[in-house]
Amino acid sequence: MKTKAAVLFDAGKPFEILELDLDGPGPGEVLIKYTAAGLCHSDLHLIDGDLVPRFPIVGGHEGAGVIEDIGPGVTKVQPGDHVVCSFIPNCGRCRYCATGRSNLCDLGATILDGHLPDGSYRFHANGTDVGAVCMLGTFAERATISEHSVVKIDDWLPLTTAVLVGCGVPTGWASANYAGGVRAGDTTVIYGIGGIGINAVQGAAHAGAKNVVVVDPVGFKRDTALEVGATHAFATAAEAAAKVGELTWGQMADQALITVGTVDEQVVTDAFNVIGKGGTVVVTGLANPEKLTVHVSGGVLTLFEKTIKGTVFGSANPQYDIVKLLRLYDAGKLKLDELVTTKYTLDQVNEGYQDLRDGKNIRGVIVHAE
Ligand code: CXF
Ligand code: ZN
Repeated sequence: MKTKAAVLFDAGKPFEILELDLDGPGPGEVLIKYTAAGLCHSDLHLIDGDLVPRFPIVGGHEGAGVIEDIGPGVTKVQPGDHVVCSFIPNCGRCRYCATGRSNLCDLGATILDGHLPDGSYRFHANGTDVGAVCMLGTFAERATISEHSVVKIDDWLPLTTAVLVGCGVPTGWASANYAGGVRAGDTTVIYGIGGIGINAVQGAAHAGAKNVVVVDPVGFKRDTALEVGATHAFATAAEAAAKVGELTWGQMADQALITVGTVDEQVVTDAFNVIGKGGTVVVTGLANPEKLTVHVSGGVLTLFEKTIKGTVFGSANPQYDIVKLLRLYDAGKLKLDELVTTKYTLDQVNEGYQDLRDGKNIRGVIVHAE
């Protein structure tokens, strides 16, 4: 069959909208019609050359849609099921899945190669194999993906909202609740209010943090953070650090969550300095893996018993937490609709990413054609 898709051919080049050939599902695979796709900052890292995928590759790793067909042996879902995609496949069998850490599933090792778990591709352009970001390629109207990449959700939920729970929402919410271990009464500082940071705010507030202090240079992002649970918002790290000193009588923060689009040495240093004894810095945002971004005093790390930890997906469990977060939304305890700044068509994908670069979007969402 044919499908329209937004394809990256090289770093530094915009998405090209093309008609691709798409193979139907083989064993363990499903055909999905994507309803919506989120514009996560990570796809910009591919354009900017910070992360290097195998090109050409269909963009998009936040997706929700409806299963149209299943391949042999698939029992997890059936045609008609509504699903949210997990940007990390979870096989359920590897050491990490088997020990409850499916955000580290071994199948995740090749998500930038863009092939399916069996090593082959389902998208093709004039005979050339085209990969799919995170084995998903949600910037396509349809895709053939692994059953390990889907999570069935309740079919009354709006897919154009549920799509956010494929990456940004759990990554942020869980960076506070799981990776950061925020507890009632804590003081939590969050650097960067985008699709992930805004949910770190909701997560920290949900956990009962007394002070949820955000840092972002963009005024409307600070205002949005204050609407979803932040208690204080500052344009600079220095202003935030001064306030945290006051709020905690000098003890400083319990957690600093780094959710900026591109992590650098400055933000890691700011975060390390804003936490107090026993505090934790969580590095959720990405940077070019070749770049060294953590330069802190080992003496302070030891004597103040500080922790610096990285996290993928906030250390959440896709199969469990995607459903859980949607149920929190359904119960009115998690804001999702308010997080979508702008909706785009697939043809407008480059415009959507320009808006993200320009600081105009908390989260942009592509709504695919019917
Ligand atoms: C990223 C991780 C690296 C590949 C693209 C997706 N995760 C979330 O945004
Ligand atoms: Zn993402």
